[in-house]
Amino acid sequence: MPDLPFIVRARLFADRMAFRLPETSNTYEQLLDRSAEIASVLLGDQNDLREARVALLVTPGFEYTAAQWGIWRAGGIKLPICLSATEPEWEYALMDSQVGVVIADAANVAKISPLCERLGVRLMVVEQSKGEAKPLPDIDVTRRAMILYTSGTTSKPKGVVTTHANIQAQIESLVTAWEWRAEDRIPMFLPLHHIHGIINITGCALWSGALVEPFPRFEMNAILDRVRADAYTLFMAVPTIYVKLIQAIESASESDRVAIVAGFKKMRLMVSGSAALPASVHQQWTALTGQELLERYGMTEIGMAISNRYRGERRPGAVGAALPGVEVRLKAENGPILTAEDEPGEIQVRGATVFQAYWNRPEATAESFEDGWFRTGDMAVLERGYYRIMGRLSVDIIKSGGYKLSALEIEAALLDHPRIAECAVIGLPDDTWGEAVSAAVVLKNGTLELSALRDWCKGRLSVYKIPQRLKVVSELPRNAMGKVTKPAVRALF
Ligand code: MCA
Ligand code: AMP
Repeated sequence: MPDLPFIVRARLFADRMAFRLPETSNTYEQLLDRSAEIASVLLGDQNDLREARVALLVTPGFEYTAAQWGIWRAGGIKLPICLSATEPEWEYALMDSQVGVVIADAANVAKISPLCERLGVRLMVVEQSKGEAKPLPDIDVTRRAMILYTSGTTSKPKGVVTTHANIQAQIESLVTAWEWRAEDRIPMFLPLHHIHGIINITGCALWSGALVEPFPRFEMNAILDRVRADAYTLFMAVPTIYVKLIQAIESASESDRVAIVAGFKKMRLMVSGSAALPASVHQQWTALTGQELLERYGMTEIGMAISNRYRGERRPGAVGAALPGVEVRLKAENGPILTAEDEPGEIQVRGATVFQAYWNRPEATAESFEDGWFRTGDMAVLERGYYRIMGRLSVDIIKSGGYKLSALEIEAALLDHPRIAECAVIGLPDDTWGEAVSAAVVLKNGTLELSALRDWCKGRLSVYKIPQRLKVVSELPRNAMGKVTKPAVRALF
């Protein structure tokens, strides 16, 4: 059996640069060699990991991707975990997916080693994983490759399982639509436990022989320095980042502004996604830089599904048409499949890009499909050939800075607070974050300030899940059944 397709592709680009940092760079050949070495260390005296789960807690960059490829080449399933998550969040993901090994880098190993010790999970420090490369197993593309945890309408996140074939289909669709090429250069500053960073940026770049410049996080000044130096041909980010960039450019001195804008202007493509890009931000960005942002729509379970055109219209406020290899339909609630334009319905998706299952949750998996189509839970309308997203079916899903959050998960955490008797969490519109996590609470006694609540939440919830707004009320609005009515909670703020 031949090697996995991404390995075959990487060999075509062996001498090209895959990763570049200010002081170091790494070729595709080095990525191939290093990943073979890590695979050998992972395997030890086994000949195939047989879909064992391996968690990855490594800063974005060469070693992260070498470890990812190493897991895959050894036959394992990669579970990337959030660098800034709390110990209870890590514990949940490791236990739920029954992880056998955690690969961490030197910068992160101390944070997770007590947990690994407590759970009896093997901990590998990536920089120390050296040794002779040995023969690697043959891996079929129908095997499972990755689990990503995603929040939804259940209080605990679910593991989204994709196969090698799913990942390849997700990448090939974007490489075709956006005309990725080996000469492309792209910065990577998004977290690598979600597909925006894993598939759209790193996956597509390495499939194409292109160059990635990794940043540990969104370091605006360092990134803008590189933009001014014409380091990039492509740029992909969430709407919050474009809002922050507009603020930075507008407050820069005249000469800095001219240099930064010139860098953005020269890029061949700039993409926005993961959350709604307000038409006003789209228009502001064009006015400032001359670049028309290309907005696209996707989801962890399906990769990217809908996109504005690379060559053709990029309509502010719309997400475009179905991507190559992806079938999209709209379905009216409890009603027919929509065939005409201008009628709102749920986006449903089918194709090779769609995930295999939720990890260990056959019922949730079955419920999320209808006649073989994945039900996204997002509402849209088709207008003059392009879809426009109208919102979500569930009020319990919040998008903040591109992260999908579950109101129920946050409520469950807040109810552990000694003073909180009842609570309701919603997302309120916010110019920077898209939606801001907001909590209405009924107290058992005393008072509660937002700053004290935020401090208490640290260590329990990832920072981006912590409420940004707080309202203390004497009772929560409820319907006749006693269920909290979230639209009425909105009115409390
Ligand atoms: C950081 N903070 C946040 C968020 N991020 N608060 C709410 N929501 C957030 N998303 C907190 C920080 O911890 C800090 O808290 C304060 O806000 C200000 O931090 P700042 O440094 O200004 O922010 P940042 O660290 O620069 O982060 C902003 C960010 C980041 C770069 C937009 O949130 C980010 O990387 N988001 C992208 C997530 C992503 O890749 N999503 C794609 C998922 P304090 O002041 O208390 O310290 S994949 C997906 O959605 C689908 C598939 C798709 O279509 O792509
Ligand atoms: P995630 O679960 O993090 O993969 O987030 C997927 C969700 O992000 C989708 O179900 C949408 O609600 C939202 N989303 C992604 N891209 C867009 C977009 N361009 N416009 C509006 N919502 C989006």
